[in-house]
Amino acid sequence: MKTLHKLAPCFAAMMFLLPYQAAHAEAAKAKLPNVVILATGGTIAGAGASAANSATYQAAKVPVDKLIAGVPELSNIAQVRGEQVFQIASESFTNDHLLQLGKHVAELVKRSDVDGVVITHGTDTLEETAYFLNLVQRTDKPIVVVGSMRPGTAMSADGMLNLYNAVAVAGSKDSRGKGVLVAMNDEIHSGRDVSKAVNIKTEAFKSPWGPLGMVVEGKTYWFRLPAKRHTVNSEFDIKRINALPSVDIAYGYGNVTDTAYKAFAQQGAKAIIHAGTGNGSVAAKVVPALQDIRKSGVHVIRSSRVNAGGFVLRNAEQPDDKYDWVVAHDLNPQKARILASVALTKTQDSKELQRIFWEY
Ligand code: DAS
Repeated sequence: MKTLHKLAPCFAAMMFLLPYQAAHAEAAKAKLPNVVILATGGTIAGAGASAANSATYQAAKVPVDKLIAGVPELSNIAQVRGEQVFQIASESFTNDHLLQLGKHVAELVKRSDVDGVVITHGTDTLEETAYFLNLVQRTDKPIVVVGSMRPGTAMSADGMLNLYNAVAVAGSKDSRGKGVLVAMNDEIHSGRDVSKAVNIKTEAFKSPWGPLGMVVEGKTYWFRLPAKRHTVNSEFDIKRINALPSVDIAYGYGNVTDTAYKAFAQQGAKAIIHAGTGNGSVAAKVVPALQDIRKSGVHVIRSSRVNAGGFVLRNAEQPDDKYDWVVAHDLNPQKARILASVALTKTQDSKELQRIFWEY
C-alpha cells in the first residue's frame, strides 16, 4: 500500500505527460517527408517456394501494401503511401508502360503534398525506365527507382533494405536536382549511367563512371554530381509526349549478317541502334545495308556492345559524316534506344540527334 502511495505522483505525472508525448510524436511525424511508392512488379515483389530460393521464384506477386508493411521502419523516415501501377516482370515493359508511368509521375510531383517518388521495378529493364524518366520529368524532386535481386521470401533478401534506402533518398532534400536516381545495394546511381552488370548477385548495378553516392542507415552521402542534362534542364517533357517512335537494336558479332537490320527497317523502325563490337564497329558486309537503311530515312546510331563503359567516337571506326550516321557516345545500346526514341519525338535531323547524344 505504502509503495503504491509513493508511486502515485509518478503515475499522475505520466498521465499528465502522455498526451504531450503523443502530440509530440504526431508533430514529429507530420514533419517527415511525404513519399509516394509506385509499384510496378519485379523481383522486389517476387515470391519463391522456400527461403533457399534466391534465384528461382515468381516475380511480380506481392502487392505494394504488403511491400510497405514488410518494412515498418519506413514510418520513421517518411510519411509513405503506395500505389500499384503495374504488376509485371520488367522484361515485359513496353513504350506504353513507360508513357503511362511517366505521365503519372509527372502528375504526382506537381502536388505540394508529394516530396519524393519511389518506383519499385524489376531489375531487368530498370536502367531503361530510370533513364527515360531522367530525360522527360521536368522536376527537381527526387524520383528514385529501386528493385531487388532476391525475392522477399529468400534468405538475405535485399529488397527490404533497398526499399528503405530508396525512401530515405527520395525523402532527402539533398537528393533534389540530381536527376532520376537508382538506389541499389546501398549505392545511389544516376538513372542515366547505371546498368545491370551482373544478373545473379545483389551487387548487380554498376555505373561506368561511378555511383553518385551512398545511403547508409537512412542517410545519404554524396561524392559526385551528374554532368549531362536531365529533368529540369532537359528539352523533353513527358506532358508533350504521347507516343514513342519505334527504335530497335541489332547486335554486332562475328559472322553477322544484315538480316536483322533490314527486318527492323522493314517493320517500321525509325532508328536502328547498332550494338557494335568494340568502338561500335560495323562488319564490312553490313555497311551497304546500313547505308541503304539511312537513305530510306531510318537513322543509324552506332553504340558499343562493350558493357560498363563503351565509348563510341564519331568517324573513328566508320565515316559517320559520310554515311550520315549518329554515334551513341558512352550510352549502351538499351540506353541509346531510349534516348533515340525520346529525341525522335522532337527532331528527325541527324545533326540535332548527334547534339542530343552528346548532351544527354
Ligand atoms: N524478371 C526480372 C524483372 O522483373 C526480375 C527482377 O530481377 O526484378 O526485371
